[in-house]
Amino acid sequence: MFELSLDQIERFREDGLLIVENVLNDEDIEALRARYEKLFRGEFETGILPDEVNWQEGTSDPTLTRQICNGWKADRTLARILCRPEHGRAIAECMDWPGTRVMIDNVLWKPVGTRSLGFHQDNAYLDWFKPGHLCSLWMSMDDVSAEGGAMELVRGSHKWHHSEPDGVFHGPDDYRAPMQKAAKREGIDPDIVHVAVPKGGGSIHHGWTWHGSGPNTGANPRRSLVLHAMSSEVEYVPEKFGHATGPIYGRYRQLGSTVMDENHFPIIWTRDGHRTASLDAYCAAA
Ligand SMILES: O=C(O)CCC(=O)C(=O)O
Repeated sequence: MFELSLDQIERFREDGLLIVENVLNDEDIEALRARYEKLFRGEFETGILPDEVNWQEGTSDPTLTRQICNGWKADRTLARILCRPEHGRAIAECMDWPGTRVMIDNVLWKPVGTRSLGFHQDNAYLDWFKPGHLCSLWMSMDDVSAEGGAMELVRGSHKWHHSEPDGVFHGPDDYRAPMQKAAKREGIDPDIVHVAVPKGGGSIHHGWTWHGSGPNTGANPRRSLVLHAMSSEVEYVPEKFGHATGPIYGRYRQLGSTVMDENHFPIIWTRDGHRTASLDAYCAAA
C-alpha cells in the first residue's frame, strides 16, 4: 500500500516535488501496458470517448508523445488503478486538503525517438474552478533514465511568481524556454530534478511547480499514468470557462449551479471517509 511518511510530506512542501517508489506493482504495469495499446488504437472499453484524444495510431504524428486525457472514463482497468484511495490520501496529506478528487488523468507514451513536452505550471490552466490548485501523482510503467525523456521538475519553483500559459506543449524545439524565462525573472538558477526512476516509481508535484520533459534519446519507451488531482472541496467559476482548459471541462456543469459533479470529477478519498458512490462498482467491472 502506497503511503507517505511525515518526512516525505515535509520535503514535498519545501521542494514542491517528491520522488516516490513502488506506486505501481508488476501486475498493474502489465495490465496498463495492455490497455495503452488499445487506447491509442481507439479501442475504448466503456464505449465513452476520453475528454482529450491527442494521439491515435495511423493518423497522428509518430514523432510526438502519445497523449490521452481522462482515459479512466474509457477504460475501467485504468480507472481502478488511478482512483485508489491511497493515492487520494497521499495527495491530500501533501496539500493539507480535506480530500481529493480526480480533475483529469494523463495517459502518456513517449516512444524512443519522440520529441519533448514543453515546461509549464499546471495551475496556470485552471482558473475555471476554485480553489484552482492541482497536485499530481506521476506513475511510470517503464524504467526511466534522464536521457529517456524523464520528466523534469524544478525544485522550489512552486514558490515562484505565477505565469500565464506560454508556448506549446507537444514537441517544442526549446522545451525549457518558458521556465528559463520565469527563472530569470525570479533571479534564480533553476535546480532541475529528473524523475529517473525504476518502473513502478514516480513523483508527486505541486500545481505551481515548473515541469516538462526532453526528447526520448534513450533505449526504452517511457509510458506513464498521471493522476492530476484537486481538492474534494472545489466549485466551478463559470465566468472563466473561456480560458485554457475551461471549454472542455466546463461542459459538465449543470445549469444554474457551480457544483462539480462527482460523476465527472470523482472523489477518491476524504478525511471523513467519503468516496464517490458507485466508483468502486464501476472500477470492479473492469
Ligand atoms: O510526463 C511529462 O513529461 C510531463 C507530464 C506533465 O506535464 C504532467 O504530469 O503534468
